[in-house]
Amino acid sequence: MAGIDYVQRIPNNVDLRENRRLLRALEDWHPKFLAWWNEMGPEGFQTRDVYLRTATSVDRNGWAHFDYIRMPEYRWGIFLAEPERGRLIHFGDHKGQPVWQEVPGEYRGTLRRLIVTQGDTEPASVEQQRYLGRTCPSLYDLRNLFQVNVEEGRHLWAMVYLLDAYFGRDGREEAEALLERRSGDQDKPRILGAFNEETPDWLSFFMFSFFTDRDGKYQLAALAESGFEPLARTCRFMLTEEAHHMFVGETGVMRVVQRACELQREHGSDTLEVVRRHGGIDLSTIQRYLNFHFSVSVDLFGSEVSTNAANFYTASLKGRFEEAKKDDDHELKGAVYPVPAVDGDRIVARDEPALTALNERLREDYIADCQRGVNRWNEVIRKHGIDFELRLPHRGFHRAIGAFADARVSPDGRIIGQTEWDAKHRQWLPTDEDKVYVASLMRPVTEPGKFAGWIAPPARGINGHPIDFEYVRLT
Ligand code: BYC
Repeated sequence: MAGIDYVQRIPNNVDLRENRRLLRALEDWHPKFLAWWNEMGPEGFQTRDVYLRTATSVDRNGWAHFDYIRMPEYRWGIFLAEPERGRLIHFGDHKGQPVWQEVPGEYRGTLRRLIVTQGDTEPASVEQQRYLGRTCPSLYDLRNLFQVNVEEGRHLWAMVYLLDAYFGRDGREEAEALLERRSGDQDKPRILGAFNEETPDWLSFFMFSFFTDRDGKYQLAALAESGFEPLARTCRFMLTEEAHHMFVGETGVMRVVQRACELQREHGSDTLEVVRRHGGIDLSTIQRYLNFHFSVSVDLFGSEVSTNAANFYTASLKGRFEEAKKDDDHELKGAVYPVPAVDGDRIVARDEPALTALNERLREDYIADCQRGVNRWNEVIRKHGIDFELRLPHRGFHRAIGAFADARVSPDGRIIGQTEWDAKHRQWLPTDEDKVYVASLMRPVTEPGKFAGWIAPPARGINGHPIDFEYVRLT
């Protein structure tokens, strides 16, 4: 890698030219990142020109620069949102003090852990989506997948920047470890559950981008409140990119729903099986995928009652979603908050100290946001005159973390016994048969403007281009 001008190569607004120590750390890390990208990044398309958006600065014009580029040559930049002058910490024990420009010694370990947990998800998702290019439903979708992948790569850079710039040798070791763990690996798995699941097909990818990337939105929004200013500004800028990932997920699922509805109408039948016979994905299969991805994503918020969450907040390191808009004392010391809990065969709401209930509170904001997207999918079904409603399962359904981890909960929110679970879980979660069927549909469609039969075309193309634009050049 000798001879690369990294100051030029890494678009940044962190004054890389002046910060020789950071520059050296990044120069050392970059070849390792590229080795990881080539080994674990999108398989089979590394030499192709892809029509991608690159952030070259944080202002209005710079953050969305579109051009053809080969992915390994993508300019993974380091950007922090513009600082707000005179910003004060606005929650927790340090409320009212100026924000920190350096890591406070007493919170070093906690802050590093938060940054590493966030950072770990980024390469994990790229690993999970590694083989999807082979079975793309169109060039438009292929390009969107790669856009998401390079931006997750950039989000990894964003966390590595924080580790390298503010955590010295420990930070550099953590930055290397981020490239060593592997999604789904028995011995060195990724840190959080959902990031060790497979994303074997495009329906899973769209669900992941809708549900799991949305966890990213809420976690980043909570970290964007941080008293540690470099983290807050980094997360604020990441949120601008996250919006596109959720768009890919929401419109992706919507187009699969639309195709299912069209097939059902076209073939004049009210049975869902007819959709499969004609090569679509029926609404009940979509519901099972939804149940799975929602449940692993709500797990990402951690336990309902968490002293970690209380500590993050009290230390002014991680706030609530839209902290500034909340009308309370932003310290929450004596306050309580109702949290769901299992009481025998019932689910009850139990008042807990508001500080330990913060994970649940963030999960609630997240669930309300998911519901808005599901409503938009249902609108498509309604417009086709079909009597079917997609539903978010109860938050206790199929949980591995927290109060519901040891309970069996039905999608409609009843505590059930193992017998009922055994009898019905095949109606609630994707079955092997569903997975085999969905996999059988995954055949690549790479002619510009053409789409696989199980998904409707999008309403419009990217950056003003038509749908049949050559978003990825395969020849
Ligand atoms: N899987 O008190 P608890 C994104 C661990 S996504 C495995 O319940 P806490 C993206 C927890 O780590 C956003 N382990 O929870 C999306 C803890 O372990 P330690 C990612 C889990 O600590 C798509 C123990 O259980 N960002 O950006 O209050 C594509 C007890 O924890 C899980 C963040 O997560 C789980 N699901 O909260 C690309 C933000 N849940 O420490 C990117 C940073 C909990 O005792 N992370 N555990 O060994 C955090 O704020 C917190 O770590 C969590 C957990 C919210 C994740």
